Amino acid sequence: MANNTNSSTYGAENITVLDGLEAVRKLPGMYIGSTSVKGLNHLVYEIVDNSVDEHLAGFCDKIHVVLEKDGSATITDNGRGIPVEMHEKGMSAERLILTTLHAGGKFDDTSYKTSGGLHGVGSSVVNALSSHFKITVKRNGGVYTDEYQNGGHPVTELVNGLLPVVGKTRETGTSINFTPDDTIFDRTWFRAEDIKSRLHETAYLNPGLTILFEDKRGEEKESIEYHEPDGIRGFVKELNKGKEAVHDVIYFEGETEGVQAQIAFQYVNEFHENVLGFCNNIYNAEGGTHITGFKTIFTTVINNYARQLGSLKEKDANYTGADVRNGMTAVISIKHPDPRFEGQTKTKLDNQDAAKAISKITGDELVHYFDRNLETLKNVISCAEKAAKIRKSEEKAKTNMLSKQKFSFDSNGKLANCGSKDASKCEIFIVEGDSAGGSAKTARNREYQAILPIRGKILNVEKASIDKVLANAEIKTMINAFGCGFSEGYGNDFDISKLRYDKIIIMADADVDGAHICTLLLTLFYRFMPELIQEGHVYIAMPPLYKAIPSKGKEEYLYDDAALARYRKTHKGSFTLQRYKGLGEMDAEQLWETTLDPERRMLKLVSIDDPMIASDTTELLMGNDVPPRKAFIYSNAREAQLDI
Ligand code: 0RA
Repeated sequence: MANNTNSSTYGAENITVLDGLEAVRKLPGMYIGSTSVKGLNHLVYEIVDNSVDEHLAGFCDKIHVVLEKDGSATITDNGRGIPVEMHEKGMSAERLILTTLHAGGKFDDTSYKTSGGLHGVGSSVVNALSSHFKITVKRNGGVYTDEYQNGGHPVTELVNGLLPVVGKTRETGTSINFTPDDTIFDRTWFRAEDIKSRLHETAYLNPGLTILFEDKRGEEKESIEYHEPDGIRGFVKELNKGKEAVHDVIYFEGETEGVQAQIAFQYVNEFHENVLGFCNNIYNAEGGTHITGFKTIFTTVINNYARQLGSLKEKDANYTGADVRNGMTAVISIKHPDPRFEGQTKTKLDNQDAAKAISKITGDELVHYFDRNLETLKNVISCAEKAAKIRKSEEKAKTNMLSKQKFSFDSNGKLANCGSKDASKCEIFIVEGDSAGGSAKTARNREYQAILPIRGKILNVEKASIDKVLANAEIKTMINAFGCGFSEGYGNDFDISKLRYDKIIIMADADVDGAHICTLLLTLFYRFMPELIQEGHVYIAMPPLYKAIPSKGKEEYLYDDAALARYRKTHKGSFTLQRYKGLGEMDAEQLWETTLDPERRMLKLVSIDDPMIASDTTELLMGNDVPPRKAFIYSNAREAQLDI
């Protein structure tokens, strides 16, 4: 502390002051969340937020943020300038603001208080975590500077407790340049992308503000201006960019009992909701009272209309909140004079009056709007109808599943299970066709090999609704047999640790139909039990294509063309070649020798990027019933091998 003797009233004060900043340096996470790049970026936000507060107070319309070449950041605004006058505590107010921790947000002087909290509060935290910090204030016709180093230790000597004047100006404003302390942060490279999106968000929330961002660090200098005169309307539009909008953005605002609210929303044709809440310009990741207030009243209003319009009948239950918000994008921004937060990260708004205010404003405005815009109302209700339909069919499917599970372990009696309960040794063969299935049941090792014959093509899960999928006998049998349940979009009921078989082996003919069956099965697994594939439990059996019967000596199975070519070389025409068209042609013994016997069979492990389950398979399955292109290629290859 170089200068605690400079001012008569400053010494003792300064010691406790630096104690406060020292606390920030000891536990930075408490003040800025972390010392990762997130916390680092937070330093910029702290300073910017102060300038935004000055904007909210009505005195600033430009903020300039620069990431400097030397790794520091400069934030400049054209507000009134942080007061440099003598504070009642005996020194420049600026010095006090920048060296005092305003714990709990209490600062004696009410003039420092704005809707955003306390003016300049976060700047002392930034000072504490900077190796160098310089502030320039233009105010009262003068330019003042003050400098700190090593976490808030003042460098500038005060004169009778006041900052020296270094120049003259007619302008007003505050400029802060700081260099994050590299002994505190893991890395001191600001992440421009995050900062830009936060600044853009701030511009949406403050339509009168222009924010200029510059990144001077790289080869390619970057400079962007954020100015969003449409405010949160534009924000919602941006969030919905590229999506099919159901109606124009709806916007309203109001104030009740000192709580101001701005609300914008728009439905798009998607099964998704995105409702964002802000309080005093700060994003509330955990939501809170403003969000719940909005949601509750919205659900009530839409259900009332839905009954009036006959979308809901007398006997129908109400649409759920999630139904009503299906497809909704909304931004709710409130200004509260005394915000309180709860939750894990203190980002959940807790003020009950916020819920009341939002509810009142939203309720009134929605009715006002929808009474005059029936078409939009109908479109919104039809989004809820769609969601409710899907929800009900899923609920039905799940109850069916649960209630039938006990009785339907093998609903069509076809599964021939194995004796062992040791999953690591067990295998299940899913066999195309009853005849091959019959032979496989005879041939198998009953202790470790289970056989499930399936007749023809299974259901295409990409084209069927979830209740149809789960009502399908073959799919049900598979899900029950595997023992791990299934997962789909909503919630995950799949538990791979319950899998009853180490290997799930698809055994289909080496032709187009076989390839299609294979694809349908893989699509089912991929959609509802992807872990089976991810963890390497799914295989495709590769039965031989030929049997070579020599005039003398032993018969041999040939699994592919290469094997045939090799055989030809050694057996110069003195053999008959039998071509297998399908598994059904093999008797039990042949099937054992070629496809079931772990010692001799060929298996192909299916991986998640297998062409047969690649995304285009899905698209092709969606569009038509012919086997997908890749499956075609695969089966044609097998056919080509047959075509000698
Ligand atoms: C306290 C009081 C006044 C302004 C400010 C702080 C202020 C703080 C920051 C931080 C960044 N930019 C800022 N601009 C202003 C009001 C002083 C008055 O009454 O003139």
